[in-house]
This record gives sequence, structure tokens and C-alpha cells, in this order.
Amino acid sequence: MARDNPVSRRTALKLTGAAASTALVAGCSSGGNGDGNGNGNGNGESDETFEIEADTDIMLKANGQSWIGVEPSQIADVESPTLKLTEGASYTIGWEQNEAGHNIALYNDGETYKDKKTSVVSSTGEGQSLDFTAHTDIDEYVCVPHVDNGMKGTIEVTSGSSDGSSDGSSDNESNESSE
Ligand SMILES: [Cu+2]
Repeated sequence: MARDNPVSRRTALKLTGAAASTALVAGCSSGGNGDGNGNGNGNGESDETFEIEADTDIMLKANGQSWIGVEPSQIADVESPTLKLTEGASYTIGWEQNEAGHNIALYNDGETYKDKKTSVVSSTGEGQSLDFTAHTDIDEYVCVPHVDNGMKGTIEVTSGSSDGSSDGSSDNESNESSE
């Protein structure tokens, strides 16, 4: 009977509207709400794209045969996060070397981009990283031995303003949340 009550129907509509706009706001700010965003429990890649500021150290760890984001905080615990970078900006990408048998490389169309790859490690260790300048030819970060098993993530490089300093004005607030 409660279903036929017009008041509760209107309340339901109002609630739905509120929920919808909350979702919109959350979508716009691209996951920067403090303590991580809880996906990444094992069912394939996230659809979300993470815009990474210039000069960021991007850190990953190996999880069997996939990558898990570690830093910056916006990618923490996300499985194989899609990284959106700005053309011409500098970045570092690395992994914690928490398992043996992996490396990290940047790919262009299935091949190593400008020799940007580390050697495959035979033990755990201190981590490996690559410094690079974002270029539209870069389309993936991978572990070469396990790329076919899913140990790869997408890199999207977008051209910023051509005079270099394009960061700082975009809408990525709040990745400085604690730890
Ligand atoms: Cu691997």
C-alpha cells in the first residue's frame, strides 16, 4: 500500500534525484575523495581514468599477474588503473618489486617505447622505475613477461597547452589527503 501513497512516491523521486546529483559530482571529481575508492578487488580493469599531475611518481605493485596502483593516492588499490597524462610532462612510473619475475615497460603499439623498460627481476627488492616524458605514442604500461596475462594498464596522453605549463589549473582537487 505504501507504494500507492503519493507522498512516499514523491519522496522516493526526490531521493533518487539527490542520489543522482551526488553521483554526478563524484564522477566529476574523479575519485579524489580521501581514502581510496574501494574497487580493484579482482575483477579486471577499472573503467575509470585517473588524471595524473606532471612530475608525479606513479607507483604500482605486482599482484600475481596484474598491477595494483599504490601512488598517487587516487590510484591506490585500483587494479591496472588507466592513467591520463599530459603530453610533454615528466613522470616516473615504477613498481615496488614485491614479487620476483616481473619488470615494467612502456609500450607503443605492443612494442617497447624508446627502450623504456627495466630488466625482469629474479627476486624481490627495492623497486624499479622509469623516468619518461609523456608522448602520445605511449599507450600502455606493462610487465613484459605477463602482458598477455593482464599485467598491463592503459596510458592516455593528451596534449596540454603547448607552452609546457598546463598543470595546476585543472579540476583535480584533493589528492593530498593524508598518509
Ligand atoms: Cu609480470
